[in-house]
Amino acid sequence: MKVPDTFLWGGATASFQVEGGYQEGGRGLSTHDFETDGSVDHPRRTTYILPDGTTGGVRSSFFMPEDLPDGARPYLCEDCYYPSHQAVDFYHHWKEDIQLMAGMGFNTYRFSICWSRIFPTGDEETPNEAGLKFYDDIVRELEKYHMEPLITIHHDELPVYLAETYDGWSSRHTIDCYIKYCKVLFDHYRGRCRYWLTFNEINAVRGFAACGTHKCDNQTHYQAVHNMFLASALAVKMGHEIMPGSMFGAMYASSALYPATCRPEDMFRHMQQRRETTFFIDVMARGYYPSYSKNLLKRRGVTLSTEPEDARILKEGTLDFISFSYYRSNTVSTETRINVIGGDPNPYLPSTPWGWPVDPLGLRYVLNEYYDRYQKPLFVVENGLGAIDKIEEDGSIQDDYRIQYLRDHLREMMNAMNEDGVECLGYTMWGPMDLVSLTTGEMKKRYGFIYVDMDDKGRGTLARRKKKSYDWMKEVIATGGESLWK
Ligand code: BGP
Repeated sequence: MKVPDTFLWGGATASFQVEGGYQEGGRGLSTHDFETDGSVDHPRRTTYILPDGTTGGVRSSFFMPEDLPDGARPYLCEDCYYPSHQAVDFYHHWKEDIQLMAGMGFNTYRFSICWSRIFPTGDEETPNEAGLKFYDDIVRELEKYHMEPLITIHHDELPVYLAETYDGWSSRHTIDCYIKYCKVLFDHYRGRCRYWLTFNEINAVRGFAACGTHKCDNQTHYQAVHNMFLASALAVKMGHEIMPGSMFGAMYASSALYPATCRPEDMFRHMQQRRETTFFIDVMARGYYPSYSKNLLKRRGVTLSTEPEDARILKEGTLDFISFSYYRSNTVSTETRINVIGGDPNPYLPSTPWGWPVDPLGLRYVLNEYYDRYQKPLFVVENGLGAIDKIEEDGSIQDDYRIQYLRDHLREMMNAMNEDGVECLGYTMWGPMDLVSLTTGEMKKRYGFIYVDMDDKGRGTLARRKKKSYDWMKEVIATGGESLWK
């Protein structure tokens, strides 16, 4: 069993989880800059200040039900540690990191552009040249190694000025700013970058990035979502015009979802829960709101404010491919309170140290489900195992658990392609070099093929070293996946 020669193999990162250099090169502040470190026992927090001067922090709004209070503004507290400010210093290590990725045989690298590097507040008329240059250097380096850039335009972070001044995506003004930002990127990178993702995990963007200083209640949140749909559709249309042959996707936080029992009520609940994810893909892939969305929005007390041209915009900017992250599956019953990726434990599955169920067959399930539903090419743009790695006395890192996780998932991806006929463009493993965790802000939750010497408080030399999985993945790529069956 092999993948086609055109298959894209690579790794994926997000700017705030790798770059650091948060005040370098004229970069403006971005909404993720306000998230502290955390751990499983002491979750990551977003720090804020209220109009009366009270300061505080809420559990990082991503994946968490806890919302920021109304009127809360982003606030940097002096005693807090903010991991994204240095991250793993890709801002100064990009050459070395790209060389290491190329060494594994990657032919693509998915990275996100930090909007506030290009437009520090989001509202300027002209872009920040130093920001463009930073990504120019990266694209040039990728060209050198024949690696295709796969660019995420918006990885759930917003210039903080847009969050504070316009309440983020709840305002249509943010759409205009996004389109101006996209136009600069498309004009600049035309002919050099073919694959684009308009949004990362658009079904999970919350907090300052989505609603700004407004409480992210259902009404504000879904209005923000509607505006993101429009922004994506406008970007796709413009991207196709400026860059003929370009391919646009958006990315969805995905898990396989199972009913906890065969009780009809659980099965029905499962269908409703599934629509929490497919709602987003349906609108963006088909170009209109699905029939069930009327009920979904009504149940949440949401009335969308729309303009007459919105329906046309959505129709004209549908996606070329569907991309998604897959880490786990979930089960759901009438009793379950579930958010985007968290649900009830599944007694049939083992879990990672962070409690994420490990379910390789679920990846094959999701690939089939999405392909059946949309009949568009798919792209697995995030998958991987967050684990604690140990450096042996001889300096090696024997991450056999990571190899097993990836082997099992890649086999199921290839089964979906070869046995079930799913068209899959590529696979980018999350975090080719260790990076800061999104949900916990930790460093010890490591994903990489490449170890980065840095701890949860940012201490360490930042030196890179290969883990055992590095050479293993190299062989997988060199054999087009055949070695997975050895
Ligand atoms: C996805 C995000 C990534 C990421 C990954 C793993 O949802 O798109 O940014 O980090 O999850 O999550 P974590 O870092 O919390 O392990």
